[in-house]
Amino acid sequence: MTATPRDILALSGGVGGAKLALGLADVLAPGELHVLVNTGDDFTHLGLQICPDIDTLLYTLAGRANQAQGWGLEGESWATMDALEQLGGETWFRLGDRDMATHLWRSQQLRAGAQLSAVTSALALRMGIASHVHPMTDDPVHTIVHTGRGDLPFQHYFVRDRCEPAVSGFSFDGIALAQPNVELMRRLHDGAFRAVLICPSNPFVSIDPILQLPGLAAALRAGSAPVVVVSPIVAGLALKGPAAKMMAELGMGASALEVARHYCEQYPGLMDCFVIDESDATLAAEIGELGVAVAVTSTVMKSRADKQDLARFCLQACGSRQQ
Ligand code: FO1
Repeated sequence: MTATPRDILALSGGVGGAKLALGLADVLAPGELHVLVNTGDDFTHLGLQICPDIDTLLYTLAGRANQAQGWGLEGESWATMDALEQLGGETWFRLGDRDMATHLWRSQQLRAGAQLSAVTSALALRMGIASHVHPMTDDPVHTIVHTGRGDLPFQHYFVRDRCEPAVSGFSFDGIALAQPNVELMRRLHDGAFRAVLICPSNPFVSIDPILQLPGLAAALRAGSAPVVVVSPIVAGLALKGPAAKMMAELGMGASALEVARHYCEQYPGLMDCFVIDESDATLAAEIGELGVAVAVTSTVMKSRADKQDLARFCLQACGSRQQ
């Protein structure tokens, strides 16, 4: 058991989670932040191993993310995609020229036998990132979206079909046999974390794949670090991505209350505190009836200062674990 744990663990998908992670990295001491990242979106494309959420975290923490586009690198060029198009190749999933280097290098390392966690740490080091970025597992897990048009691999649903098909559920191929990130599990068992934050990422396709890894939710429950969840739904809308649309299609109604209910029902006893936006303050009492503390603040992260403010607020909201 670590004497006085200082480190913070954040569970994250792509853009929304990366914003809070950047705020946390800014307000914590170098090396105190560990981010456990969804890999259910990963796939092999054009012979390359693509890890979209890991790369969003790496590029964001390195200050190199293309914020307007929401993925990839800033200042990107597209000569390879243009040339591929001329050859009649597949261009529905666009890999920028500079981003391509990440996929080439990662794929080469994996083919040579390296684990995804080691390759990710090496990428973070080479990008000058002091925080620790961990893939949720080194084993293959693939998110499948069940839709009115059949079962779709995640990137076919998300990018190729632009999230248009109505969803009826999700599954995570390979998850039953996947081992959660070994180093992270060791740190959890050693009591290394002062608090665990679940970022404002999509609960169904970004956070559920992480929490459903065998033994992970149990390890979080068993620890003394409080678990704080930030709602990805603000005033009935997802700030980014299809979370609100998915909730409507699943018959839940899109609201912060339903997100809280999802976490309480799927992972009883896991969440200690739920952070909602000021615009949802009227939901606080009903969320509190689920048996969690509720903290209200501005959760919309537009500027760097917004990200830092939300990070500080979440760290204060953590307090100590409710019993
Ligand atoms: N998202 C898109 O909407 N269109 C793309 O062509 C696209 C390419 C892409 C390439 C590399 C990468 O790391 C991410 C990319 N994304 C693209 C984003 C990605 O599909 C999603 O952000 C995540 O999977 C959802 O979190």
